[in-house]
Amino acid sequence: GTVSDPDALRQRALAALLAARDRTSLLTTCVEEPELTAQHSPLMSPLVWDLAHIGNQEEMWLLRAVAGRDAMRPEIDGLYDAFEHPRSERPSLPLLAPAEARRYAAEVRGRALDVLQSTPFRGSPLTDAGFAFGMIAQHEQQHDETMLITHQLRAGPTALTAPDPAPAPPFGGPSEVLVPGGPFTMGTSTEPWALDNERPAHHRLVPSFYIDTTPVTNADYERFIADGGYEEQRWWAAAGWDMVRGNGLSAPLFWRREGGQWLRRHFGTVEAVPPDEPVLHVSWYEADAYARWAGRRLPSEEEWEKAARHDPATDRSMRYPWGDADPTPERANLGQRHLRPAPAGSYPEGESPLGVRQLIGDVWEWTSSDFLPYPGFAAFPYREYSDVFFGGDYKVLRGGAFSVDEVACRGTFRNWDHPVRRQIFSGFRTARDANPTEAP
Ligand code: AVJ
Ligand code: FE
Repeated sequence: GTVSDPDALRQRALAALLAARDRTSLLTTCVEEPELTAQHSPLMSPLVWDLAHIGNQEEMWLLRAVAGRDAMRPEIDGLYDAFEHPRSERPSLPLLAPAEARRYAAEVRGRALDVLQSTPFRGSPLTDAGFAFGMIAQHEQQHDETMLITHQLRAGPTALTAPDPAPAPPFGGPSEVLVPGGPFTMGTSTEPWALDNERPAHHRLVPSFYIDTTPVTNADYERFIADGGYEEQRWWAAAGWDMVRGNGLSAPLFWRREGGQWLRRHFGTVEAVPPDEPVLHVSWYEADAYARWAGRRLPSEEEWEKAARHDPATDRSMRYPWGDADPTPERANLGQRHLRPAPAGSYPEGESPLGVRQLIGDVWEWTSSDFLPYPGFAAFPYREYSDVFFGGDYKVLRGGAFSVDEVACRGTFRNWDHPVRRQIFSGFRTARDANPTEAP
């Protein structure tokens, strides 16, 4: 369950910081130096930017804000401020060279671990329950996911390998379940390291709906393509149709048609698109069009969270679909343990009380919802984490993916991106309205 003992939280913060740095090191040592400073896509920073930005954020929050220290290198702050320079400009900045960036991040980390040991986990909002340390571990893991996206976009042979998920017996359950209408508690006021946009806990009335028990698969999506999905305007939102026509899109990112079958580029190798895996690298517009073609729709964010957290037996919102216990490799595909989603229907131990699978891990799931603040939202500790992104420009994704570490993944965790984006590890499941009188 939720850890509240300060010693346990301190141990947990230490473990999360160390795990993040192990992953950062792997992602920034598995390619040659010139690859760290190269721009692999205008959508992404050079890997060496992420590395020094990770150190700079840690310095700002753990050394300056928590411990009151002076800036170590005030002249570099601007270079690593994500709002000062768009990603496409970052390669031309006078960035710290790889060895220097590594040394800077390591020096910050050494001091931050001392601060971790000497800071009471109470007495200020930033340090209560070790929030700032948890936030910084999450921040590093978020950039580790960003760097994994850069690795997938990068041309050339594989730099990263991981074992594939264990093959799963075919899923014998129903394709959808009814989530009975009624109120539930959305968001959290008790999860110690939940970020500002997940707060506060509040009631939502959610009418009855049906939701897919598993994510939409590549085989499902291929049927949409084969049925002319990308050629028929009627399935597409107006801006989605513009995106399809303007860019000549005909399949998910990284796919190509060859010899009568779909192939895809996946971390430096080319493979036949695996039919049973959740579809990956689709934009919100593609997910929305598929759902319309299938006679369905995307779930709203509140529907997704109710399906993932509400336990009808106790009428309580849980931390995860399986309960309050932390994720394990048996429950969810998280943490870059594998570099792909597991086949749809995997992880029986992670299913929700109503039998919905893979809500946590595998692929991020697009929802129909715009990224908006919850009632009672307060920006904390900085407006640029969430507040500046609220409005109509971003759609919410839920549930995390194989690329996401467990410290940055919860039933309440909210991710967001532009609806045209598809370099992220995004998939989806579909939903439909139910008659309010329908009983399970
Ligand atoms: C929550 C994934 C949208 O990468 O833009 C990292 C996370 N914020 N550094 C992003 C984040 C600041 C953020 N997302
Ligand atoms: Fe960042």
